[in-house]
Parts: sequence; C-alpha cells; structure tokens
Amino acid sequence: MQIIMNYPNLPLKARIRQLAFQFGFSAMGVSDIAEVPRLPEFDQWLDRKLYGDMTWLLRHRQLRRDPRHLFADVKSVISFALPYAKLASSSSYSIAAYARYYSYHEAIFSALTEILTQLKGEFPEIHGRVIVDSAPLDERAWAAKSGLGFIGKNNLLITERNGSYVLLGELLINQELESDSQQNPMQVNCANCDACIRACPTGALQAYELNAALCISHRTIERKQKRLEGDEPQVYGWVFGCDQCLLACPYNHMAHHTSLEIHPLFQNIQDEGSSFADYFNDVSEVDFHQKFEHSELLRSGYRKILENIQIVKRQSIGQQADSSGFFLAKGEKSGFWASLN
Ligand code: B12
Ligand code: SF4
Ligand code: SF4
Repeated sequence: MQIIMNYPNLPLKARIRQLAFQFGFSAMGVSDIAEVPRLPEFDQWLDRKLYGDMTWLLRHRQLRRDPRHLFADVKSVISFALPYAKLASSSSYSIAAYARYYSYHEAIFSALTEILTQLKGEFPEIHGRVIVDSAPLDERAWAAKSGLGFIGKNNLLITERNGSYVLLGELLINQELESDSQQNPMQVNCANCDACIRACPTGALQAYELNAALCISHRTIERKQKRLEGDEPQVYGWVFGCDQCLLACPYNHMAHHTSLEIHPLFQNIQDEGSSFADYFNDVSEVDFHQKFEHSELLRSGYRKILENIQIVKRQSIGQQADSSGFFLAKGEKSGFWASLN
C-alpha cells in the first residue's frame, strides 16, 4: 500500500479531499443522507419500462430507497470522479473509450479501499463501505447532489473539469461530514443544446431520459434476449458500449486528462493499426481470460463479444460510412418509442 502522510494533520473532510486528488480523482463531494436524490424519477422510469433487459433494476427498487440498506451506519455518502481521456472512435468494430483502459471498476475500487484503510489508520472511529457500480445506488444522482456537477440531457454526470468523461465511485462512511449538497460548481447547464439527442443514432435519448432498449451500450453489453441472426437491432459499428452522445457534447472538448492507463491490448491494436475484429480472430476462449485480464471486456464474456463482432460484420454489409466515419442506418425504424409500441 502507498503510504501518504497526513501532513499537517488535516481534519477528516480536508484529508479525504487531499487523498482523493493524490489517488487521481478529479473531484470529490459529500452528501448527507437526509434525502435520497431522484427517487420519483427512478420510479417513473421503471414504471414506464424503459429499462430494456435490465430487470435487476426492478429487483433493486427497494434497496435504492435508503443507503442504510447498503451500509447500516452510513452518515455521509462521498462521491468521487475519476477522469478518463476522450479517445477517437473508428468507423467499424468500435469499443467505447472507457473500456479501452484498464478496468475502472478495479482502479476505483482499489483506490477507495486504500483511502479507507489510510483513513482508518488516522481516524480509528471510521468505518465504511466502498462502492463502484457494485451496489444499488444511483451514482450520478448522488454525485450531482454532492456538487460534483449536473446531469445532462445525455443522462450523464457532467463535471466542470472533465465534462462527462468521468467514472464514479463512492465511500459510505459512519461519520457526519459537512455536506456539499448546496454547491453548484457549474453556473450553466445544457440550456438549449441538444447535440447529444441529435447525435444518438438510434433515438434512444430524449431530454434527460434514456430508453435503454434502444441504447447501443445496452444492446452490446446488457442485452439478454437472443435474437434471430439478421434480426438484431442496429449497433452502428459498435462492438462494446457507445460514445456518440459523449463525443457530441461541447462540455467534453476539454476531456484530455486521466490517471488510467490504456490496456496493453488496445495499445497493441492501436500501434499495429489493425482492427479489434482482426485481433479477436486469433483469440481463443482460453486465451481470452488471460489476454483480457483487468479489462472491462472480461465482464461481458467471450461469447457476447464474438457475437457482437459477427453482428457488426453482418450489419456493415451494404452500409456505407458517412462523412464523420460512422455507419449510416439502412432504413431502420427506430426512435425513442419504437421499442414500446
Ligand atoms: C444501468 C446502467 C447503464 C444502462 C442504462 C443507462 C442509464 N442512463 O441509466 C446502459 C447499459 C444503457 C448504460 C450505458 C452507459 N453507461 Co452506464 N450505468 C448504469 C448503472 C449501473 C445504473 C444506472 C441507473 O440506475 N439507471 C436507471 C435510470 C432510472 O437512472 P437515470 O438515467 O439516472 O434516470 C434518471 C433520469 O431519467 C432522470 N430524470 C428524469 N427527468 C429528469 C429531469 C431533469 C432535469 C434531470 C436532471 C434528470 C431527470 O431521473 C431518472 C431517475 O434517476 C450506473 C452505475 C450506478 N450504479 O449508478 C452506470 C453509469 C451510469 N454508466 C456510466 C457510463 C460511463 C455509461 C456509458 C457512457 C458507457 C458507454 N460508453 O457505453 C453509457 C452511456 C449511456 C447514456 N447516455 O446514459 C457511468 C456514468 C458516469 C457519468 N459521467 O455519468 C456510471 C455512473 C458508472 C460509473 N460507476 O461510473 N449504463
Ligand atoms: S450511448 Fe449511444 S445509443 Fe446510447 S444514448 Fe448515447 S449515443 Fe445513444
Ligand atoms: S450535448 Fe448538449 S444537451 Fe447533451 S449533455 Fe452535452 S450540453 Fe447537454
């Protein structure tokens, strides 16, 4: 473990902030637990069945109502934002930028675990729980409540320094800290912009709302239903995740900073100028677990990625890239409400 001295004996909250920056986070903020943010909107979203195949969100409905279900002694929820740099997308076999780095789940989890261990050494009364996507907590809603930024029409948390190119994690601790809930670091918000809504190739976005069944990120990572070959929904060249609504956002123009390293696998692909599909051709299921160790792709599994590559291959036949390099739809009947009708 990295030992970082608490000099000159900072009080708890200032110390957490200091450690957060030393571990590569770009923002940190505290929420009290008096009110759980955005529960009515969450309920509405579930009631309107906008969750696609993610029925686990329904099962977690009650757990989300109170962070004490996740850590009984919680007095403060501390949100952390880890920045990652924007990466160019290619016109075929694209992988979302966040998944081309070393796993952010592992990076955030180990950084927050180290921070908690360090704090326990200095403030023995502290107990806590580390969360990164690993518990039923609306991470964007808590981050917004703690003053880290605002939630944009693309549904993502937008921060002042890194736009929406941040990944989130939390520490739930048993100490009451001064809350940052009333702070709003950004004086402006989406205003009249709708660039992300226009950029989304499937019409999955309406202002502040996402129809998950239409989202390519869901189609490539979270889908459960097996579709007939040739009848798969359009993925517009994406094999894993999708960055179109991030790439379109003006707040992301300055997203260049990260402490995450690109996974060597993607470094090799980039250095060799080959495509992800060419590279994957030579990877057996046995190799997969070794080569993709510490990558987000491992979470999805070999078969799904192989299937996604086949889908992109089939769909690219007969399509042409548009001037920005992305595939054009071939008469797909989609739109926000299409999957509901
Ligand atoms: C399920 C999930 C998904 C699903 C559903 C996405 C979604 N928008 O909910 C899918 C697979 C599609 C997905 C995709 C992506 N995800 Co995701 N995902 C999650 C997860 C696990 C849960 C999110 C959730 O609870 N959704 C349920 C719905 C109800 O929540 P909601 O969108 O916040 O809905 C709210 C709005 O409708 C809002 N609302 C309604 N009306 C109004 C009006 C106003 C004015 C406002 C402000 C809000 C508002 O209220 C609703 C209720 O809270 C979180 C991690 C976590 N535990 O929080 C990561 C998380 C949200 N994902 C993340 C990322 C990075 C992505 C992708 C960018 C990955 C990629 N490149 O492919 C895409 C982006 C897609 C998009 N534009 O949202 C990050 C976001 C970081 C950030 N800066 O915000 C998170 C926080 C993971 C993390 N630990 O960092 N994801
Ligand atoms: S991730 Fe892609 S498909 Fe999903 S809302 Fe954003 S642009 Fe649309
Ligand atoms: S693209 Fe425009 S509307 Fe969409 S999140 Fe960014 S600022 Fe908001």
